[in-house]
Amino acid sequence: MMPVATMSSIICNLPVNADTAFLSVNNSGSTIQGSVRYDNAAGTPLGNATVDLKQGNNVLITTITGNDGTYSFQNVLPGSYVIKVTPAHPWGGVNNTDALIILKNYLGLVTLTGLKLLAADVNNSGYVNCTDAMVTQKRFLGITTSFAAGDWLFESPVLTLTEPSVQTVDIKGICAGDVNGSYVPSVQTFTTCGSSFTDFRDGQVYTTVMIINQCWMKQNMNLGTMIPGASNQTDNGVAEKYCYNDDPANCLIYGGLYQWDELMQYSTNQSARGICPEGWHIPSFNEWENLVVNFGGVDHCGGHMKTTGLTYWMAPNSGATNASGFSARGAGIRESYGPFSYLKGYTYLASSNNGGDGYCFDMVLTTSGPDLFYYDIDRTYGTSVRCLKD
Ligand SMILES: [Ca+2]
Ligand SMILES: [Ca+2]
Ligand SMILES: [Ca+2]
Repeated sequence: MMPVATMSSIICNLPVNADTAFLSVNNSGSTIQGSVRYDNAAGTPLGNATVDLKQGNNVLITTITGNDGTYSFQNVLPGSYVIKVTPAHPWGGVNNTDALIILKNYLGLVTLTGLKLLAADVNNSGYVNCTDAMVTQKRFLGITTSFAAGDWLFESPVLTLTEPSVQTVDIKGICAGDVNGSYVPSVQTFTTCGSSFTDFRDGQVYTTVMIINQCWMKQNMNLGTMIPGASNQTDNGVAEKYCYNDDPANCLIYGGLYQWDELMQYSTNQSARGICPEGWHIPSFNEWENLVVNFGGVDHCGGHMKTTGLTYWMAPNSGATNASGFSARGAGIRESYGPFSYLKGYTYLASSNNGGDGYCFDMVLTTSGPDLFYYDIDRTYGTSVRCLKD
């Protein structure tokens, strides 16, 4: 049996965080800028991460990184600050290789340093030993689904500002357990409308289409963790979805189904971003109407929005031309208390409009005709989401 590493021997191995800068300058109104990147060979930018400028426990300013991982805080007054990052990306990058490296580190065969040493302490015990290797392997095998250390570790630079200046503070992050830095988080790529687009939160790819003067996603959103139809989606900081008949395969074909509050991410603002990627939003009723009036009004628009044929719609799929390129499929609905209905018969597309009294406003297409219904629906139903470019 291997000896248990003592606390003092491990403390000797703890890294000095090279990016933790104690800066002394005299001043009033500084800029702090930099980038947030993954601790891998490529230094993959982490877009859409939340960056908090904190003084003690107080968050003074919050910003979100751009797709290139950059952030900045303006007009920061003199004082001492800590920068704290919360990522948008899922945990990933861990497999048996990482477990083996953690074991080898414990045996003295390899030496982990810096963030990678911290990432090895997956059980958050304060030191790295073979228990961490075992826990890492269990998570890779799906025997456990979380680490005591959490999913992500970031450098937390400390700054002391005393006079106006521009400070560049680059911050690295890593997933707990990914001690070889093998993870390459998705980068959100969107160039021109019509090109495909990767949602870096989960790596799913959507195509896009310009319709009149609006850039739409050509598939329904499929973000989030599937939960059973019998459960409600909640304001828990995690995007949740229903898959028709609780079958994940249906989410791949038709996208997820979301309760209105969840798809809006608990905002009531018109054109809120909701569950859409950064730079996209839940279309308002007025934005939907722009599409409707340009494709024959409510009597004909549905046909011009539906895919043709009987792959994604049951017969008769009347009036389907897909002339708009919108490519709607008969995604069905999750009813208030859990049952699923109308697969290939109807699709309910959410707007950001809250009809009041617990209702919201949907666009409804049906296989039985080319028309489009505006429908005031109970907010507890689970409906489809199409995102529109800001
Ligand atoms: Ca440990
Ligand atoms: Ca790895
Ligand atoms: Ca949720």
